[in-house]
Amino acid sequence: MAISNTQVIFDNLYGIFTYLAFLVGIIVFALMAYLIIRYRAKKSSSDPEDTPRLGRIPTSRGHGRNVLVTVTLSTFLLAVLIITSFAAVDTLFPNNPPNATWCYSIAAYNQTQTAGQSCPRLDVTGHQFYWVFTYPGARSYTNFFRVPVNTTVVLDVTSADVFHDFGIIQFKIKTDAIKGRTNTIWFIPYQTGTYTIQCFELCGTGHVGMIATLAVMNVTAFQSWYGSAK
Ligand SMILES: [Cu+2]
Repeated sequence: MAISNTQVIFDNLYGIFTYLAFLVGIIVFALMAYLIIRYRAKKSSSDPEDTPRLGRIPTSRGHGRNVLVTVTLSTFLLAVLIITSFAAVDTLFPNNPPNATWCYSIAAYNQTQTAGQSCPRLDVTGHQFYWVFTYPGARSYTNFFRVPVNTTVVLDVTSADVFHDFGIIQFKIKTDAIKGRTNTIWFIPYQTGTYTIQCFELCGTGHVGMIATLAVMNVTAFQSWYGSAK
């Protein structure tokens, strides 16, 4: 079951890589089995004329066509992998997410926000060894934040000290948190629930405990929480 748009994108990418690997594997092993049987040594077998021999320069075997086929197929496979990977990255890492109109329900973040405007952003700051999440209006929470479901959520990630790396495990996204620099990631959560945030850059002795929680809530529950918790 899909839990976020990013999870869908990366699962699809993973699927394409896996299916292609299986396809290539099946062809390679089937061909190998066939050739092992077809050209197995028999009593009557003798070495082919172009068998390499010590002290003799090997003659050309005339396998230009095989090389051409190999290079063509490899190029095709690599092209598929490169294009699909770049398409995923292109979708996920623009500075402004597409379909900003999906931000309508995020109006709860900001009373002046209306449908069609660009999404408000949350600031995420890594510290040794905790995460701080800041909503518009400088309201901030440590190691915990909430967002409404089915809404584009844009995070501007940075660090207050050393290098960290902000990742939401189940959504399959992460980005570096670096002091003096802002890296933007965004996602659309499809299901309510709690999700685990973790630091993915060894940042000191407390790195392993640098865990936070994201709660995805339905829109009305989020709005009443956001409206009441000041
Ligand atoms: Cu860290």
